[in-house]
Amino acid sequence: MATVTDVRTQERVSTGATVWSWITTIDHKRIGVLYFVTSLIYFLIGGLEALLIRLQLATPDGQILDPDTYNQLFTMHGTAMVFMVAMPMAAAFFNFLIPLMIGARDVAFPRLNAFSYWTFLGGSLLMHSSFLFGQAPDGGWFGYANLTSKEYSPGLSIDFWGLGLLVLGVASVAAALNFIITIINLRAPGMSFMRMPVFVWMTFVTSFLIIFAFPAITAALIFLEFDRLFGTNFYEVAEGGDPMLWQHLFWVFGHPEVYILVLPGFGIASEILPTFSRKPIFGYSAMVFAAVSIGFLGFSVWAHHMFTTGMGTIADAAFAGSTMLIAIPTGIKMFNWVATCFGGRIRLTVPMLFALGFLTTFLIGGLTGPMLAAVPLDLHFQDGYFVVGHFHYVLFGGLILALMGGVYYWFPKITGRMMDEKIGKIHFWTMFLGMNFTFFPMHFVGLDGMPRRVSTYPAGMGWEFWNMFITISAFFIGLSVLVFLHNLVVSYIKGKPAGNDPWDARTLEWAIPSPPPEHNFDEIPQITHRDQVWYDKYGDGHGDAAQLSKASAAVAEHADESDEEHEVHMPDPSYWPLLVGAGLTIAAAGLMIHILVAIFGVAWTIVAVYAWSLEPASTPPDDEH
Ligand code: HEM
Ligand SMILES: [Cu+2]
Repeated sequence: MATVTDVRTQERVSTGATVWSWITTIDHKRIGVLYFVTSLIYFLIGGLEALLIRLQLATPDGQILDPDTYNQLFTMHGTAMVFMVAMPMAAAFFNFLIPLMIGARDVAFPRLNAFSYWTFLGGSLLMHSSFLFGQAPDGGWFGYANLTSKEYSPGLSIDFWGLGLLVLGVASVAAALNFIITIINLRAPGMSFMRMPVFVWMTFVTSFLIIFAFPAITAALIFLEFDRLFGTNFYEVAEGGDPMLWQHLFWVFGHPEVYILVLPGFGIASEILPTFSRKPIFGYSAMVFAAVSIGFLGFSVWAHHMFTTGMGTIADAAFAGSTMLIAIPTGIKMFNWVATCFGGRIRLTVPMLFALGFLTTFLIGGLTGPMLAAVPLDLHFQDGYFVVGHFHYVLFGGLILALMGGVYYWFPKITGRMMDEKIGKIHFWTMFLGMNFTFFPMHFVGLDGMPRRVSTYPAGMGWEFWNMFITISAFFIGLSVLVFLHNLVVSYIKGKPAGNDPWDARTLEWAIPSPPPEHNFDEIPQITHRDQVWYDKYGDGHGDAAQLSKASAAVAEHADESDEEHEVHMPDPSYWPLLVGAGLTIAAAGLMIHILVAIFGVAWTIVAVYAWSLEPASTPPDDEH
């Protein structure tokens, strides 16, 4: 096999450690790190907002926040956790891992990838800058019309929200297209679709959900901003508009969005569980089929968020039924994860603990889902704390715990160092117990009638004990996050060196050094099996001798070729993606400042796109630098 040293790479400037090298980077691994660090910062901000909300609710008639601030905090908490934590943190994993897992040197469009990151950063900063003007969005994360109309929300708060989300949507759709094309076109020879790691499949399905779901919210937001900025009447009842239009458009996006959030968690768990059970994933094709059918069904259930709007019994029954159907593919996945562990040689490492934590909490969140889909029950649960308990089980349990497991699992690959297992176990147990103690009792107060999005409750409702309990537990989660940060820093500085394959794992990224060289693979690998790296290490336990000899022949053939020195040619760094993202952000901000600023932003964007398209992909091969 070729070694790293005998392959000369055209060094991209982005291999340095300077700020400039990060600004101009188009390396998928670095972009992954940028996504991770940014979303981690938003996780801390969103977490602090949650703690403030909980401080206010710790006692009846709380005095810590006034109602307006309370509205801003839950709106920004929800919006940031969905769009600036969950999605980009999943994108961090997509970015770092997809090319490595499919045996590619980068994504299909590395510059478009950089553009996605910078546009995401621009949109998220735009929305958060509202705090500087004391006008943070306050209409809730699903921003119902007509709360968001000029009449009921004068000022700019809703514009920060709507325009910020529009910019974020551009970033998401560009990234999703990039991953779809990468997965279709850049798989290593031999990696058929049914040999892809499950994580790659989940990324693939998630990306399709993004490109089909985001147009709905984009249209909804454009209508909203037209109503607010130019006086149109899409949602104005008095003028013949219809606020229900917003609800339909929002939830046609919003329900697939919850699968956009949770499928990456499924993908991560599906990589961790087999590795630490020492068994291939149980029922691979059922796993893939279930995810694809969840993706399709996810588009047919949106109005289960609207049972209380009076749609009529037929519509209610149809949407309740389609929602319950989703329990079938979800159940298949649960069954397969459990069956993967069953009879395996389980290693209870920190990533495995988080994956098992994911399984149990997601199960609980999954069970309260059908309860909410039962119309007569939902009529009582709607807008109450039972719902808050339900979706935090899904989001915190299904996604955050899985992402944490993913960090522990791939940190060695990303940094070349192991994370500390002992601190990791403290992190796991404080976070796992903290989240259960926080979110489980929310079901009790919810069943007892406590409403959500209301900043106070009177004494004597019987909610005092559990609210205090929930708040204390929420601070326990806060503590666990500090333990996590501590572990990240300590392990980054002085963690044990990881080596290529510290977990004895299965997928391609573990066959190359940690951290991977800039060009990832010296030789694009030949794929003959699922779990290729296990196969290379241990052969096929089922005596598939013909395949075995073919694989070793392929390896030998490559060894011959690699005797001669050759170049891996990588595209050059570029600052145009950042400038295009900045132009879009300025255009959006301009709509709040002055129309001329908006026009300036659009002009800037057009010029930057033009310059980008003229820039050669890389310097000619003979031009050494
Ligand atoms: C750090 C632990 C967390 C705590 C203590 C927490 C707490 C809360 C509370 C108390 C509310 C309800 C506010 C109200 O109804 O008045 C809320 C709303 C919400 N949370 Fe969290 N949360 C946490 C993490 C998360 C995560 C990780 C996500 C998503 C990935 C998330 C997504 C949401 C959403 C979407 C809302 C709805 C906002 C709205 O009603 O508009 N939260 N959270
Ligand atoms: Cu839904």
